Order: sequence, then structure tokens, then C-alpha cells
Amino acid sequence: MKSIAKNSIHWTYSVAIFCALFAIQQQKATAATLSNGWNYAIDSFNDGVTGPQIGGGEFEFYGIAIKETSDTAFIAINSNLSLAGYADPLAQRGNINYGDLFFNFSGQNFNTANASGSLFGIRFAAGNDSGVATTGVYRDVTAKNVTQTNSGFSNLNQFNTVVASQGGTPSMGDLAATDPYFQQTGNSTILNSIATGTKVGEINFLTPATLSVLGLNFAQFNAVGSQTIGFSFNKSSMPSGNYIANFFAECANDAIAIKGSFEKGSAEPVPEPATIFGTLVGLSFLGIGAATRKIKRKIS
Ligand SMILES: [Ca+2]
Ligand SMILES: [Ca+2]
Ligand SMILES: [Ca+2]
Repeated sequence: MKSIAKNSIHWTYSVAIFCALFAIQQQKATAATLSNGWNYAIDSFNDGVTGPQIGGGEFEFYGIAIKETSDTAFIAINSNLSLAGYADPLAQRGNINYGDLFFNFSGQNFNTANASGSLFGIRFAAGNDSGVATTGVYRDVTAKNVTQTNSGFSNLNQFNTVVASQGGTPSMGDLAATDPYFQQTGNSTILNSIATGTKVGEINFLTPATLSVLGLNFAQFNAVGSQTIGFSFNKSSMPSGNYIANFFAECANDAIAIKGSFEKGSAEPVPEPATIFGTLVGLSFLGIGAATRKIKRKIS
């Protein structure tokens, strides 16, 4: 009797655990598109605006993917826009390029995070109109509008309206085209370039061959833009936790946002075991019990 009861309890627990795991898997599947460790945000394939052409032109963005190891983050972009940008003598610096890539860990919308200077940013296009001097990872970032000086859209509502009126489907990758995360209306309200920031790390460019070895495969989602741009950076340049990342063309002729999260990196400073031991011995010698308990909590 006893043993049957035990077995039945065990069985009940197993089912409960299985259900919990199943629920977690289900949640993951809807929250992110994961493949070979890459988290993909696939954009509309017909919302890039290239003059009168809607979809498939020079400004079509197809997707962004992000992967991480314990200390490195990898970014890959699939698009028709080259890293040199689209030559245009009327545009600032003679080309319409990629704006900068923003990361927002604050849980607030883009403008609120921007107002408090809590954004992170990556300048990856050396020829764009970024307000920071060199490519790399920046913290305490504020963002500016450069659509005005790159023959671009004044606001997102204008972009969405133009795309839809020509039979395209506007999309912001993991966000709906009209998601209130970004301001939709107003004059020159698309903030797509770093205005100011503090440099905290470099980026290293990756060839398509290296990205392939890392398991990247945009083609499985029919994302077949002519350009695949990739780079990596040390995760110690950014916080861990959930983020929304996004980038626009300098004219806002296409844009993508991706939802993801970084795990705590091994490169983040952790206290040296010897130091902890020394501190604990020191503190107990002084008899500061409460302080010791506090430090113990911090360690665990
Ligand atoms: Ca697109
Ligand atoms: Ca430009
Ligand atoms: Ca888009």
C-alpha cells in the first residue's frame, strides 16, 4: 500500500514537472524565433522604400539575428543595403547608410529611455552620420534624428502610410509597425542615430563564412537579402537581462526591432574567491555577524 501511494505521488510530480517544462517550451517558441542558438527577428520583405519602388529594392531589410556565448555577443543583419550605404550626393556625407543599432534594457519605451540617457548603442557603419567618432559599443547614449538630412521620412506614420498605399506590408520585425514603443507622429521624430555616448568597447566584423560556421542561416526564413553583415562584441560592454534592440536606415526607408535577452556574462567582474575568504575571516574576527550575513547573501 505504502509503496503504491509513493509511486502515485511520484507519478503526479513527474506529470506536473513535464507540464511545467512543456509550458516553458511553448512560451519560448512564441517569444522568440530560435535556431542554432541564434534569436531571429524577420522583417516584412516588402516594406523597404527605394524611391517609387516598395519592396525588394536597395533599402529592403530582411532580418536581424543575435547569438551569445558566455562572454561574446554576435549580431547579424540580412539586407540589400551595403555597409557603404546608398550613394546620394544630396544626403549627409554623400550616402544614405545604416543608422546606429540601439539596445534598450530599461523596459521603457524608446523616447523615455532616450530622455534618461539609459540607451546603449553600436555604431557599425563607419560612413554614417553618427554623432560618435568611431565604430564600437557606447553606453549612456542619447539618440538623434538624421532622416531630415538623408532624404528620409519625417515620422513612422508617414512611412507606414506610404508602404501600405503601395501594397506593401509595413513591419518592425518583432514589433508591429504601429507599436507605441516608437513615437509614430510629429516632425522628424524618428531617432535613428547616436547623438552622444561613452565608448565602452570595440566591435569585430565577421565574414559570412564565419557567421555560417556559427550556425547562422537566414535563408531558412527566406530572408535572402544580398548583404549579410556581422560583428561581435564583448558582453561586458552591456548589461544582462531583457532588451529591445533596433536600427533604421538613415532615411527610415526600412527598420527592424528585435526582442531578446543577454545572460550574465562570464566577463562580468566577479569577486575573487581569495578576497571573499579574506573578508569573511576579517569580519568574523571583528565579530560583525550581520555584515558577514549580508556578504554571504551577495555571494549567493
Ligand atoms: Ca523589410
Ligand atoms: Ca548619410
Ligand atoms: Ca521593416
